[in-house]
Amino acid sequence: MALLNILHFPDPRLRTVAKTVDEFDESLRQLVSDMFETMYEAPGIGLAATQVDRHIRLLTMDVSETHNQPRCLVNPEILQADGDEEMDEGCLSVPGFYEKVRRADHIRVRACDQDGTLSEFEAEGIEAVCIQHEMDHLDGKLFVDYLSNLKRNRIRSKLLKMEKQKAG
Ligand code: K1U
Ligand code: ZN
Repeated sequence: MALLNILHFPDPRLRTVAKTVDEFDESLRQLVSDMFETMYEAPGIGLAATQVDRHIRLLTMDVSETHNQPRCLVNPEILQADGDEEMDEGCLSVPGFYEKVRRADHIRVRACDQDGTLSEFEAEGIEAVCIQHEMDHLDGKLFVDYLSNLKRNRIRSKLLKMEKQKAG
């Protein structure tokens, strides 16, 4: 098990479009295990492989209050999306900032698990929002892209300043 480094906005690597997973092998299972460890430690309710600089279509999540409902989605697809709701979103790649984003509140998803077993399921509320947020990461998109240019540029400047201060 290992904690992985999480990339921060505006790192250009966060803009990479992830590739389909075609091998369900031990290295994938190791990455899934490391991503869960990194997500729980952060703490976060989701993590996309893109955020840890691995550009494959894989995400981990656990939206339960008890942190005991881990879910891993490989090659996820949204088959249907209905309704919409506005929810405050955060992002481990945009630390310290929470903003309202409007997304579908009910989705039907098809995805494989880490062993390659394909299934379909429905999600709503925070689970649906989290899946859409993480799938955006796999397409190189961040929640700040839904904000005005002014807000996004303010966040970019503040994060760059913080990174500079950290570097000494
Ligand atoms: O993608 C990420 O960076 C993870 C992100 C997921 C997310 C949060 C909110 C709405 C949509 C997607 C986070 O987990 S940010 C941290 C967070 O929301 C949280 C952390 C601890 C407890 C509860 C929530
Ligand atoms: Zn995020």
